[in-house]
Amino acid sequence: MSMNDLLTIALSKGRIFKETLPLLAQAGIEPVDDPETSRKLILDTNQADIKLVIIRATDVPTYVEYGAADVGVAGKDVLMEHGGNGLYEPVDLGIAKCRLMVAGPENPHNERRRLRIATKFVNSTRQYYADRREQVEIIKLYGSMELAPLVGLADLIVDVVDTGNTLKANGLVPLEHIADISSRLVVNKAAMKMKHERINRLIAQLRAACGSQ
Ligand code: PRT
Ligand code: MG
Repeated sequence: MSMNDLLTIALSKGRIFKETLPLLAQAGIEPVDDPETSRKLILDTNQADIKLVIIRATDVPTYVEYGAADVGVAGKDVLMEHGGNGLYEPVDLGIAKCRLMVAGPENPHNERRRLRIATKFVNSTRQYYADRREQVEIIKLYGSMELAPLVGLADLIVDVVDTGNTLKANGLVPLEHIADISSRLVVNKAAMKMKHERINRLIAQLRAACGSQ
């Protein structure tokens, strides 16, 4: 089997893996190992020509853009933050849905001149406030954004929200809706040409599986 026949799919552990699995199964693709228990980063599937690579959610667009994986599944939040047009995004899988939101205390009191926003979505946040002609100070964090307003690090946060329970548990409320988020199939541009038959089949199967066509 040549490299051209091999299809590599990049996935992150956790909710994306769990929610992509049934869609892949409907496309006839089933991993041999469970990434939650296996330490392997490259998983074989029941199809000899398809491998899964298990990476951090935020790394999926990078692997696919550089062709280290032919295709991948990534949240729209991660894709917006990654930016550029180095990837095709042919299928909205309709999974791992949430909303990108501004959140904070119910009655934010801010004596600073500019609002301070803590987030891991620095680019999306900058774009959002630039569109509104609002000058804000953005602080980059890598997780637990909800803590920032509680300890006075920031006035507000920008994060993805699903049930809102995490905000609520920390005395925060959703304030402004930035974007609806779901996960997308992304495809490397060169692979789309070189492996078009195999990838188009996968696209058609995944569209059918998620009911988008
Ligand atoms: O966790 P890790 O640091 O490895 O990376 P990650 O957080 O980027 O990955 P992961 O697996 O947590 O999320 C992958 C993708 O799932 C994200 O890029 C989103 O597109 C999507 N998604 C859907 C979510 C949520 N729902 C979600 N609720 N991602 C994160 N959350 C967080 C939320 O920010 C909150 O802290 O989960 C927590 C619970 O949410 P609530 O609102 O239900 O309480
Ligand atoms: Mg997470």
